[in-house]
Amino acid sequence: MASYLRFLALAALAALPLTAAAAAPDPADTGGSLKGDFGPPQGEPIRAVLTSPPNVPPATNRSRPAKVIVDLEVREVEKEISEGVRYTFWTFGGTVPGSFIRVRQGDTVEFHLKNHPDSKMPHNIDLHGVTGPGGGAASSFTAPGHESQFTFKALNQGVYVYHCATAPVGMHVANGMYGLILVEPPEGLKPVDHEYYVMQGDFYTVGKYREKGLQPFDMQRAIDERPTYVLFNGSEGSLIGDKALRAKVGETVRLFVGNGGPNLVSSFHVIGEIFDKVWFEGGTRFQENVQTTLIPAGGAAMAEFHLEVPGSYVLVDHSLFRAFNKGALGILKIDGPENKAIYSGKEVDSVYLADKAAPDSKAVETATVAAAKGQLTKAEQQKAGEKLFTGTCSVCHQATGQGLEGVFPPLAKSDFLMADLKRAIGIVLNGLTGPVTVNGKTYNSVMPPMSQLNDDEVANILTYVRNAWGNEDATVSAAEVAEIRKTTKRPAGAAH
Ligand code: HEC
Ligand SMILES: [Cu+2]
Repeated sequence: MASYLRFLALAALAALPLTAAAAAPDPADTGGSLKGDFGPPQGEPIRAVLTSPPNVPPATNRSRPAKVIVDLEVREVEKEISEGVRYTFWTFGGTVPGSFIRVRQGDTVEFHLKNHPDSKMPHNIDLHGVTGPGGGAASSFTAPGHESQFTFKALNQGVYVYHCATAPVGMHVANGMYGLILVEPPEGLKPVDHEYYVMQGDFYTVGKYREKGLQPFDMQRAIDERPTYVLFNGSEGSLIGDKALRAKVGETVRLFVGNGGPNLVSSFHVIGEIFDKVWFEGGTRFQENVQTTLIPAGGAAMAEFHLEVPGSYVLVDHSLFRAFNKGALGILKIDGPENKAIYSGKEVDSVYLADKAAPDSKAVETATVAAAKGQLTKAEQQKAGEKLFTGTCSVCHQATGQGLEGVFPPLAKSDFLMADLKRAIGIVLNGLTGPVTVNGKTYNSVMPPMSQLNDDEVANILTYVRNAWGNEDATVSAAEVAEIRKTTKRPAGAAH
């Protein structure tokens, strides 16, 4: 049967006019690895400029193939993954993602991989832009304190992921061992005003999201594909506040966006912008007018867009619990004059930025450190509480706790809140439904449990709320919260 079908297909092909069989080459066909500037390297060898995220090396600006030397060092470093949370990352060049590498199609790349003497593990590198077994992995296994070297010719243009491929491979990648290499087309890329490097990854810690202290890697969570964090550039704060990406109205931005995985596929989106062009999957074709682009684990994309309206644009993985509950959120801050013809609205950072819009970005960490030393002051609790309140409670109870007539009861001067601390703790942990009377007015609505908050956070929020806007009381301790957590029943569906 199958061979009969094949016979029919061949017969159909044979029936086509000759001109169709010898079709002219598609002018848009770049030829893959078959066509390029593949002559011998010319001139003196060039040392590749490597950059840390979110920076991208300058264009090669070359019209002929060269020998390019890349020196990349693996380092195992302990760094912040979230405010007050530390993690031991394994890195290419000291950062997550690793150093950005930029070469030109046809270049001969002499790759030197060093593994720092302080490393505990052997590592290697698999570059998706390499043609050859393992993408270099087989030639680059490097013990701590050693160096290995291999050479490849960059045959295919595009944006490629590189990663460690030492067993257990998933673990090396989960610890941050990935980055991007750009192989420019022979004619280079069109100049733009800003190029930025953003790479997503999923992380697996023993402690829950934002549980403070040094957090070890959790192999079972990784196998189960249940990340604690999903992040851009290796930490929750990497693209927030004074580390936000910057540009101006009238400029064009080019983003190189990678996804290291190891597990999740990214639905990459910039809130409030539309990608004018996306070179999806890091390839040669572009799609236009794109809202969200899918970036597979071990894949990349290049996106360009022109900026018309100033404000804070939020980079997210549009699998939204990853953005708002696991950290996959960054900011592109655009300065410049308003353009009311295009957008008339006001800018309200807190809608999407939550606690990241609050002024004192280190308040929560400061309180955590002080609490660990047993030196937590009321002022520190209030500051941390204010930040958490802004991100968690203010959307309903409003910025100054005044509530919203008939919908959200006030916390400012609330007789109900101040009458019973244990009840207030219980409301934050377990939510509240049914009629309540606050300052003589009855509300009958639903407050969901704030079960994503840990004991310290609830204590700090309530210390803030019970001492703000005309309220006055003593501090609330994490131990008091722990007691209520232990002795009251969490509703079904609350996280912990
Ligand atoms: C999604 C909206 C929403 C969020 C977020 C929210 N609340 Fe509420 N809250 C409500 C509603 C609605 C009620 C009244 C519930 C009812 O009618 O039974 C309420 C009631 C309360 C009460 C008791 C009534 C009062 O005014 O004293 C307290 C205390 C309270 N919330 C504190 C908080 C704190 C602290 C946070 C942040 C950790 C928070 N809420 C977050 C909606 C919210
Ligand atoms: Cu490794």
